[in-house]
Amino acid sequence: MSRVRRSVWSEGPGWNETLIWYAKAVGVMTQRPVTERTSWRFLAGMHGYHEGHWRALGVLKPEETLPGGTELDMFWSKCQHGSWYFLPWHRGYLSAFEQIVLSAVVEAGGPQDWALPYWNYSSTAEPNARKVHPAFTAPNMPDGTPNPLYTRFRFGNSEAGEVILSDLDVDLGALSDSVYSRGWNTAGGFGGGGSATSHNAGQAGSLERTPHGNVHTAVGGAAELPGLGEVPGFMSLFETAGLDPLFWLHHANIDRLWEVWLKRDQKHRNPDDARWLGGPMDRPFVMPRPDGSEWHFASAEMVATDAPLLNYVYDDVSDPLVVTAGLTEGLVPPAHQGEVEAVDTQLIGTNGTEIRLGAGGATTEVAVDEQVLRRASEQMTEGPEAAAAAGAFFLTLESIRGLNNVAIYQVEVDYGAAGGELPSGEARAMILGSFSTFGLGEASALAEGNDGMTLTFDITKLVQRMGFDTEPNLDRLRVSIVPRSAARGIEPPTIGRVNIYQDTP
Ligand SMILES: [Cu+2]
Repeated sequence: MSRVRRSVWSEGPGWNETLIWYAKAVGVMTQRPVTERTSWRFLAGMHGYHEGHWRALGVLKPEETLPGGTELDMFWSKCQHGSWYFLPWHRGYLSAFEQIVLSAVVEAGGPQDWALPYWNYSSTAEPNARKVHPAFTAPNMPDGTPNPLYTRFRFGNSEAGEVILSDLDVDLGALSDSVYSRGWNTAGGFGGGGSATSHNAGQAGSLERTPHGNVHTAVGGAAELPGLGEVPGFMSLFETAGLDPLFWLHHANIDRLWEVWLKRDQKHRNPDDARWLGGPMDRPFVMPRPDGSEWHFASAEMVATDAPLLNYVYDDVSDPLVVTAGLTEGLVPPAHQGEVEAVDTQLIGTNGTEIRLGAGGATTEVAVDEQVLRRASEQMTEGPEAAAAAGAFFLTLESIRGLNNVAIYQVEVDYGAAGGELPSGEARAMILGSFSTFGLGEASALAEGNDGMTLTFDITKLVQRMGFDTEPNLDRLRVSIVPRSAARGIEPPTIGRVNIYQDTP
């Protein structure tokens, strides 16, 4: 029988057995030397590390040294982001972590079937869903001893230092993406663009963008600390994220959403590309086992959670998206968001210039191929087959660069500068979603030849609205990037290009 991962809120706001044993195991693991493969800090370093930063925050004591060169090279700073390996790498990482925690739990006399809980912040059934579970914010355990699940480097995104997750931060629009990957070196799709290997490249999938990135930033935040200046919270940086015990519950939920996506639609499939299945291409992923030995694996070994190697299932992988009939929905054939396969991708619009996200964000005009938009939007009113032939439309924010890793922005788009409404009553403006700059510093490191971060938003629904508009203005789109929470005093990010693409079958 596979072990069952359950929602952290499933037994209410108090301490429960799962959390008490998690805390005890974390307590044991944090006492282990950083050089030990099963220690708390060794496991965190596998995601990322920065020696100076770790020392400044007291994660490393002055007398402690990091693991040796070969050990560091084999295991540390290996997290996969901005890539189609984001999901399989993190699944293996979580599983290695879970098995090491389980082993510590069992050694201390705990249950043999202990499994990592997950934080389902998007739940509409659980009233506390968006709050950090109190077991992670209480400085002490029920018996009065210090709580290993608590950290002071979790600053939140409000002035009061609380974690406030908005509708946009926990939006599950990613589950509507019909393809795992839109192509090689192409951002978007549910799981990210094809790449050889990627610690910090920029072809993020929609799940990695939201809720993944948003929750990292909203939980971690940043704060001014005496003698240290502006310090990002643990969850705000690749280099410290794994040090926060809450990180693992966040990623368990992201891992669960991968299962939800596969299950909610028969057409949703993992890549069958040998480069994904057998990847990464340069060398296999490697994780430590509870006995300290090495475990090598490829993505193909990560597709079934109940396989003996992983041995877990989720208590709930039901479809959380309620189908709501929008105002035009009754009129429009069901052209689902991004429902296009075997794609041919054409650039049909660009703003042609770099933009800088100042304190108020930025607005830019994107010139688009009016003929293409007109034809496609009309096709989308003609019936399912014509709509499918029209394809899907994407807006991309390309080569985003900067040092600010803790900002969250909302992306809005409108067409038809005259304003007004469609005959259906819907607006010509649309909020496409949001993104956080989690990982931006890493993706912008010029020395490593990175091209910044690229993010993709599906605008097929907006194009569909144009088809029902009696007076559409289709030669340009106005795109606004509006800050929702931004780190203070850090140079604003830049966006290299805002482009519009059409994917056709
Ligand atoms: Cu993450």
